[in-house]
Amino acid sequence: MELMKVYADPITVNCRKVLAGLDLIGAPYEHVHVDYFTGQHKGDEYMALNPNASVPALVDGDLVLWESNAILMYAADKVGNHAAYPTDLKVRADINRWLLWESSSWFGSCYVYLVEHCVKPLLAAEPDPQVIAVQDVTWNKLAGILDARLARHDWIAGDAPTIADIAIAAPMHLHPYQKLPLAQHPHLHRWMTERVETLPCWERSFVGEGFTTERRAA
Ligand SMILES: N[C@@H](CCC(=O)N[C@@H](CS)C(=O)NCC(=O)O)C(=O)O
Repeated sequence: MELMKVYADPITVNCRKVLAGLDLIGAPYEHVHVDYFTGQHKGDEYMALNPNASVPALVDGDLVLWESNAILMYAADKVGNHAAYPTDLKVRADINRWLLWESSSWFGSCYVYLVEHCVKPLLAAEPDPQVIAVQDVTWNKLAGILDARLARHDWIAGDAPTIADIAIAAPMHLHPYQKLPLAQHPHLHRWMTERVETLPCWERSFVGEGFTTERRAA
């Protein structure tokens, strides 16, 4: 049977999410590299798959799927991994809630720090302290919601890692470079550094020092 194809550049948030998530799920796939830095995701060939001109995208036979969280939900159901994406009605509703929250609120807030502290230095531009100060208010509010959740649970949805953990960790994946103010949220910090970052699927999906001036200068 033909493997699913995942079009992705693992340096980006939503691609690392999908690559780590597929590994957690144990879904076999073929990786097709789409180079984010050279703008391959804006070319006609890729946009025929994903008209949003954003990565990732998945192709499985006649199914073409974009939206990273939809890809993880599909892959977990396809291989029947009920640990990574439980089928219990209420647990699944809880996970779906976090996936939607990640995509609608959390990603956008974390992304501001990625742009200010990682992308701008790559372009020889200065981070804007005002933009960061404004975002700090939103980010701390959202991080506080996660911190409260993780004060009572080892993982986002209970006692074991699910696709919700991978989805929520992904926007923070370069947190030392993004300079996310994690110190104020000890449970979130502990979950990220002692749990998510020690998962084999997370370690295997790391592609180097990432979005840093050091990497581009090398
Ligand atoms: N909601 C989409 C967001 C995809 C997205 O924004 N991907 C980024 C990389 S993390 C991208 O390709 N952005 C286009 C660009 O920066 O030109 C998903 O979860 O797949």
